[in-house]
Amino acid sequence: MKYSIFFLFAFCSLIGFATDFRLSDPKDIALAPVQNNIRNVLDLSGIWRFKKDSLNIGEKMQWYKGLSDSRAIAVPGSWNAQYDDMRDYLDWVWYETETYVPSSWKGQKIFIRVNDATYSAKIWVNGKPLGYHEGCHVPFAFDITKHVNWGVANKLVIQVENQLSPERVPTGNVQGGSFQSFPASNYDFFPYSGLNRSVVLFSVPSSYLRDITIKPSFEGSKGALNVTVESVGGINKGRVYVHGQGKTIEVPLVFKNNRANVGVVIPDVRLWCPEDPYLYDVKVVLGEGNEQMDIYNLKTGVRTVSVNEKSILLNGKPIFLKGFGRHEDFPALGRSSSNSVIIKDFGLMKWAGANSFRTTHYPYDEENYNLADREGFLVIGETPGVGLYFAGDGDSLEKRQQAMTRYIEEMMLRDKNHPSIIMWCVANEPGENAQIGKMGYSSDEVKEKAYNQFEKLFKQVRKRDNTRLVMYVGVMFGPTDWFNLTDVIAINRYWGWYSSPGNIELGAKTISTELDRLHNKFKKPCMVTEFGADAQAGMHSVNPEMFTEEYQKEFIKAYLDVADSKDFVTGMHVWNLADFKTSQGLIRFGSYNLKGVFTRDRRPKLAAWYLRKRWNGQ
Ligand code: BDP
Repeated sequence: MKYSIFFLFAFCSLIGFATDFRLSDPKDIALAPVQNNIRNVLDLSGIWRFKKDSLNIGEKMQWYKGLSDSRAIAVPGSWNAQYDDMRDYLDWVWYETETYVPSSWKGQKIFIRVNDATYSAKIWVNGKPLGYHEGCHVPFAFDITKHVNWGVANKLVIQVENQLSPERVPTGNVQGGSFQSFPASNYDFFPYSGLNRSVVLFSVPSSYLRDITIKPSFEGSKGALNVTVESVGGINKGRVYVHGQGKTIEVPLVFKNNRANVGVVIPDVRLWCPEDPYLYDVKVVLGEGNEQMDIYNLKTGVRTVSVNEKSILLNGKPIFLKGFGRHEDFPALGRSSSNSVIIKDFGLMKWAGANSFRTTHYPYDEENYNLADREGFLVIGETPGVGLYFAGDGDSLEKRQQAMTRYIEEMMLRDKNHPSIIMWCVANEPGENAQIGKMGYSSDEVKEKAYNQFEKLFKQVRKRDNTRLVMYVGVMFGPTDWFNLTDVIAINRYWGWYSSPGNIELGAKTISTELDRLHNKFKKPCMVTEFGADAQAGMHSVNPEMFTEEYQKEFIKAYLDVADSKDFVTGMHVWNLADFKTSQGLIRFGSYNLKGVFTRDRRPKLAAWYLRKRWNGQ
């Protein structure tokens, strides 16, 4: 009897614990935190306390009550980049900080939003378990209202780990995977870990706007914004104001079950495009007259995206995407966000004459999209689905599929209102198997299963958004049936580098033949989403030789010439804007991928000067 009571107690406390920790609700990230007359934001960036927990004993030892023997760490920041003894460490760590919550926030709902914890995180506020999240490069948020202590400091503790696993996305530690690297990421960039982006507190009124979705369209000179608003709190009236070109259009909102939808017509619309990225100011108000409960402002552009057999069409006209794949990567920052680096990289892309980039291989810090809207960049928004494959035992496949489903939801909730995003990229170089070289040899059963799983992800994206194109990026030797699912045939190709190394001429011939074949088969516009060669800055040769700046330049030139000769090629993205850190491996000298046309510290190589000349038409 004595024992059964003990076990019952132990069981209940376990259950109690499990229910206390809940998974974050994606809807809580739908609107970026803002400071206005009603809403508040408190950015917690700064130096936090930090402690390694290699034995994962912290929770048992109640470290969530406060860390002893901690060291300092910058948030945002990647722990691997800040401490040399932590470079390859991917297991558990703890972060802690303290903050007052301003008394003027009393009566509002208060949330914590973590903009990226790579890979999984658990949060405690004032020693109380709050919740958890899995997945990197997307934010998550929790309502902390009932845990806040007023008039004193509040303790925030976050446990994070970034273990590499075939069950996760991106995948890692994959047996027989394509990459033989240390750490064993199944992708070609360093697994920078931790709170890579800011952590903020924000407040909203008790009845508030939870989500706003704006879908633009136009016919002739008449523009339209279809605005869907979701609210919390049962208020049934509101208003949308669209301001642009010196005029304000006002439309009432009527909520039914906390949801309202209106069409706003804009006569003489000024369309958004790279040459004139005109943005309208949208203000959504919950409540009427003096009873304005909540207000949210955002900027949007009116533009359409479609395709014909040969081109991507922006506002009905063919457009050519010139640009780059990039990484959030910089010395000492690792993967942590920095507005300075964002501004610098946008400047360099403009300098080189680019009009486009893909968020390789994960959703970027939100400021990238705000700036792209404003500067007129055409963006391909990509999920963290890199190193993805559909073979393997059911359990790990199911877990990867769940992770992808969640990523798509979170990415689209966060990024849906940016006019700069013209395409969603479901995955980069997915495979039937984990090993690229063996992809063409999958059994019919594996092929079919892979196709079906992948198709579900495409359907999910299209169901949420019928205003943008959907694609994935195909790998060399990879399956081509999947292009049936896409609007644009996008391929990464390195003929003349990984295959027929040293022979640019043969590489160019191969890509040329392949593009023709793909276009003939699918009758869709084609894009080379990655092509490039490693170049060690300062290494030269008279005749182009691999790893020299001359070879990189000639390689890029040859591919661009091929693209120019085909009217169905709708875009060319050079891999990569800048050199970046990756895991150690035989083909990664100094553990860098050197395919940047700029060095990691953003100095131009020969190829950057070449692109500037070519893309600016000089
Ligand atoms: C492509 C990958 C990219 C790599 C690149 C390379 O999409 O992440 O960095 O190859 O090998 O296959 O440089």
